Amino acid sequence: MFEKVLIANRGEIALRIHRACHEMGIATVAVHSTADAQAMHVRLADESVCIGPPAATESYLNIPAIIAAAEVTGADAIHPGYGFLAENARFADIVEEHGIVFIGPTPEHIRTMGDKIAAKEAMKAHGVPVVPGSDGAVTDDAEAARISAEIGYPVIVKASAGGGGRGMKLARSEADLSHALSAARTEAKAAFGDDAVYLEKYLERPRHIEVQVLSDTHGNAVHLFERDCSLQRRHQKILEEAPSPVIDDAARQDIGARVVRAVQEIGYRGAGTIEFLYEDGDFYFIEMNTRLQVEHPVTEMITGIDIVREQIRIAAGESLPFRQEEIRLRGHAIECRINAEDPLSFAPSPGVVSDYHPPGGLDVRVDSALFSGYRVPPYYDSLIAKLIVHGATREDARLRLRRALEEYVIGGIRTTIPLHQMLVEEADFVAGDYHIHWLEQFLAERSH
Ligand code: MV4
Repeated sequence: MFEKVLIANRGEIALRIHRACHEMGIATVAVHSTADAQAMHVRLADESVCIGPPAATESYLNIPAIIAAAEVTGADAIHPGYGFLAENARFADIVEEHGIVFIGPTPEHIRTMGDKIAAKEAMKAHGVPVVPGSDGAVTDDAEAARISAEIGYPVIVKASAGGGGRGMKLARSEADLSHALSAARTEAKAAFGDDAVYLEKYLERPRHIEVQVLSDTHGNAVHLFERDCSLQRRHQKILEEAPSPVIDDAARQDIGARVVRAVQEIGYRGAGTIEFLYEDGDFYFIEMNTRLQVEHPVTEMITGIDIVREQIRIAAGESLPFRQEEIRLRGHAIECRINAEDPLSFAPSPGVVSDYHPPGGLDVRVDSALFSGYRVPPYYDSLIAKLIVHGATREDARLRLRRALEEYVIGGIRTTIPLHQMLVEEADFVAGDYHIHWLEQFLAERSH
């Protein structure tokens, strides 16, 4: 096992990784920008290294500074967390070239899944259902029109180098198609330096459901059931839950088994998330994320499995300590993302946290790097805390969430807590009856 892990991240996820390391007897190295010198992730770590000025491009994305920090502190491995360098295949390559273990998948798998066309081809080839569309890139408008007529309008044009909603264009009919194609190509070229685009049938009101997997380097793979992440705004998830309120056990076992077989067959290593759109009883693969995800705690709460600990064990060459049959889905978990933002306009609200009182009690978890007197800097993602609750049933979890939100005090800045307090009382949320556009419709209705 590693003796020392460098955590190439900040905020709540840096603390989350530090906690897993310390429970395993592993020392930690924090890296930080000058803006984060007083941050909790720096205070808790065994050692820390300043890697640059506030701008992420010069600190948390500064590969030479991070490698130098690992070398001077003698770290055996680097955990990238999420965001920043987590899905940068070149970073994973460089880490390994320096004889340091990258706690994550191989650079090849990161690269394949970063290419959305290649990811879809790989999943389809191994028995995972995908959204009907062009098999591969579309280069010719006439061919695109032929494929679109076959799968039926509306269709969506997506950038192969995109993902997470960047570079998508909708075509409601053949009249929109050539414009959607050229706009998507131009945007993709400008944003990613790659104008490859592909076509998919556009699903009108799907849910976003994702399956968590863990795979070791000895051919063992398991799934940890699904998360429902449909409540989002502008491709930012706001609230996630596990299991999905609309998936029954037969569907869960079926999609889980397909996903496990696929990751085994492609030789995937580490933690991964297979994202699906789900509509009218069917799953359609869209993307695979090759990192730890923000919402991983809901899966931990329903399985009792420490996903970060397993990532570290896998990277150290150990075997998964459980088989699929030993993993039980217990109860229900819900996570609220608490952002330093206005709860209605979502305008950032950085500043000093004057009072801080997190909720507690049975089955309440808070993942946060906040403390009283902390100044939320304006330079980074606005996520400041995740409130996660567990209950025997979805309704028990919802009532516990309502109680925990009521206790939570974050003074001095605006946060999205009031938004979550509205959400937990909404009839559609209570019923579990929502889709990927539900939250934006809800917000639009409340703003006039
Ligand atoms: C889609 C879609 C409808 N049909 N693909 C947006 C993020 C990216 N991961 C994929 N996205 C979508 N792909 C087809 N064929 C609708 C979306 C989409 C979406 C997906 C998941 C969560 C939130 C979303 C919000 C808007 C659009």
